[in-house]
Amino acid sequence: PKAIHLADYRPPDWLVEKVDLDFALHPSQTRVTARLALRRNPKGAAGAPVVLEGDDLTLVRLAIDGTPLAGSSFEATGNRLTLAHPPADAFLLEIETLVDPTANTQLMGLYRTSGNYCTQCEPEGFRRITYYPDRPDVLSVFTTRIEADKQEAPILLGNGNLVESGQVPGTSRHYAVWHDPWPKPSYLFALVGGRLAKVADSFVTASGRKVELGIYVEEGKEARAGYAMDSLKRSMRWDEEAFGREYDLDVFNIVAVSDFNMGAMENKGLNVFNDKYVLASPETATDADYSGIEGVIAHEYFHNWTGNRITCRDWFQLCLKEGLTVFRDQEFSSDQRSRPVKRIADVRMLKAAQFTEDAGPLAHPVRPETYREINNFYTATVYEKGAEVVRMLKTLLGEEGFRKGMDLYFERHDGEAATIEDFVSSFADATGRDLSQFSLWYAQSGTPVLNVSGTYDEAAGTYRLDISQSVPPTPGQPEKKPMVIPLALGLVGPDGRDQPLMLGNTPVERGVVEVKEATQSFLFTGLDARPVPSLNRGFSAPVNLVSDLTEADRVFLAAHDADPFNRFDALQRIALELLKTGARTGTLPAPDALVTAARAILADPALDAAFKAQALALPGEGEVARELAREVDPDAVFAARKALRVTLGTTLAEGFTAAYAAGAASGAFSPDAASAGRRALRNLALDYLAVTGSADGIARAKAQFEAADNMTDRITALAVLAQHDVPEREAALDAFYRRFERDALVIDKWFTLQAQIASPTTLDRVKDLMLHPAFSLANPNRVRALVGAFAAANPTQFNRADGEGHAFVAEVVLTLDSKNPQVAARLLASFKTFRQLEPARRGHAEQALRRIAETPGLSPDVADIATRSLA
Ligand code: HT7
Ligand code: ZN
Repeated sequence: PKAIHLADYRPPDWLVEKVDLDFALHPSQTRVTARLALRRNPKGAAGAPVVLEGDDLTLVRLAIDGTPLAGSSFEATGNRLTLAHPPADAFLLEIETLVDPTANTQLMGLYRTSGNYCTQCEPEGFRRITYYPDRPDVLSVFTTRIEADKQEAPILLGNGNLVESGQVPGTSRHYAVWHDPWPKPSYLFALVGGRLAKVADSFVTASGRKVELGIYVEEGKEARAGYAMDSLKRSMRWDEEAFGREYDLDVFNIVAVSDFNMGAMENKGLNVFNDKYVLASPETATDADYSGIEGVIAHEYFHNWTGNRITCRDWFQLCLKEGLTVFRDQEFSSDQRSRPVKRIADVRMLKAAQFTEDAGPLAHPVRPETYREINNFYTATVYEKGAEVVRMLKTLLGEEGFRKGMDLYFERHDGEAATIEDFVSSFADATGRDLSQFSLWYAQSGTPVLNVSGTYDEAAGTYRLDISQSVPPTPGQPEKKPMVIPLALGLVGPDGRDQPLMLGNTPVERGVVEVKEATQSFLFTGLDARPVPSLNRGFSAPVNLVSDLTEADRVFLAAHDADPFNRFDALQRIALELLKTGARTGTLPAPDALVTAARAILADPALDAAFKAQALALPGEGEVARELAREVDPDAVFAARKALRVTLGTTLAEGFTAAYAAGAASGAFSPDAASAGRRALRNLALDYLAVTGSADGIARAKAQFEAADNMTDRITALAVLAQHDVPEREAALDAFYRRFERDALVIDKWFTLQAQIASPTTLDRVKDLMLHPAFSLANPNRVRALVGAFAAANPTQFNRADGEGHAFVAEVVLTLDSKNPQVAARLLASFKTFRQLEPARRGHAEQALRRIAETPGLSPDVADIATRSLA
């Protein structure tokens, strides 16, 4: 595919004033009539033809202002419709196309899921429905008439408000007309038709308008939509309180479907969700599922303002809506739950996904400047690093400055398709700050490295921090400029309390210094004892910090730091250093410091259970590999981590036994944060107590598995058993399957758990499971649960020394590519860490990638990932 460059952006030549769509739903021949009121754009090229995008379309009929067009006056292929000589300024173009929703296995455009009709149009799916200027800067007012057989599709949903519905006289068909008054780009279009059950509620906005809320699920699953509905109402209230944003239609509908390429989609007034992010009950959903539902419901709802009311000018600006909306959903969850624990979880995920991406061949800026396949840019960098950039803006500007900037952004750009420049200018203008250097965060890829060392001058009572920053080279960006790094910090005195933070005579505002130069020093004054610096508090900047802190300093911070994130981080860093040495040398250094720090955290009555669970969970194998950066042997990483888990499990057995007992449930299940935290610590303790595979540990896990009254406890016990080659493992896996065999989302957990077993027999197990009746390559959740989990969460087996893991995943990618290129490309992206590997494994991965790259007829999605991975 051809590269598209941000620098080549031109305004559209034609605009669509309004569009009327008419769908006659049919399983294989859905007739779509689109009436586009086209008008020349004064900002477009004079005399330009009308060029509309299509994708695999069958054109039936074309008319201009009611007159059918002869074949000689237009040019139509499946992928483009051109009117070389359109009427001068404005006209009505009528287009009739035929689409086959049943044959649509890509799940983009109009497709079927469990017999129902639904659509997915972001980023370029609308062109699979009709010819259209399918770009986000063409905003139009949509009216949609949907007609279907009433038996087949009793429910008909569209964007906006329902304006009319009824029976088609003399037929078994009925129809509904939906009108969306808010101009929107085509990627926000949606319709749903089918047999669905509705869970209804309502919400009264701050200004007193009543909004009808509906969550549509497959019949029989209504009881599982309660938490999603509750999350929706809390999100709506929160956006009013935190950002002053009210909902703007009479209805807000969510539809849960079981075949979906991503998590969910923010179509105006009609969100479509992967049912994984809607359906929950204590028996079937884990605490992680509950928090995932809360976060994704909030995320899609928040898009109503950041994405829909203000959309993106072009897809290079994707982070404008995604980074900002992730930031907003993170803030929402922090307010609903524990802020420090949420921050720790987010940073864990940022490092695992985004830092890894930034360190490999697929690294790209938060706002890329070129792409070949936009579907491949819905990445951790655009989403998670994009959110970090917004968070840094807030850290730099303070609460008030940030809110002023957001208010100005909404005021200036409501109803527009905006850019990152528009966003940043709103903050610069609202606060008077020069944010030009800050904007590098959008343009430069790679994770900055911050080197920090400190010097205490006892006589002067000063402490000097010497800081240098650099950004490693990344694809297409060999040289980097220094960035603005908001470094939140504290100077912790010997008594464990923060010392004053003064630069000369001036207190450091909000405890944040701004690092802007390649090398820079800060001289802190008024210190009567050598402090231990607590750096990058709350992970104020997404950087790799290298400091001269000693292991003893870290034990001290783990016990005393006023910043909970850095207490967590200090412990993690001690563990990471041990694991790195262990993996490199085959021998774990003495872990005494870690044991001391971990014991103190475990016993600290002031800390909540959720925090303890996060702090005491060792860094993952992926994080150790990323820190090692080169010549990684995943078996050595696994062995070091296992050895350290055994050490902690045995030396802290008493503490973990007490934590396990103290965490026993009392009363009915509740998904609230405190209860979830209690379960998290108890289940971590279960894991540590069983890590050696002792009879006691296995028996405890088996007992918990059998007695559990909720999915978190049951699946964790099963995961503990699954790590050990004991008879209890297969018995429990079988029992689990029999209990939940009718519940696809739960069976996904069963697939995942088996795909993650760090055993040489796992590859054969996964291959067998692909033949299991519950598995289907057509369903993205199944693929992700089994093959995705194997590739992304089983480093020792995916990267098997004989190359069979790589070869297997490559084979699945190739098979899947002809059905669903988006999901195939995401699976292929699991190879992004292959350059870290030791030469033999690296060679196998490269061979698998080459085999893919050389296969004829690849989708643009897979071809793009393969090419960039090998570059
Ligand atoms: N804005 C959406 C991104 C998206 C998507 C969703 C479903 C299927 C395919 C998709 N491609 C892109 C989801 C979001 O970030 O909110
Ligand atoms: Zn989003």
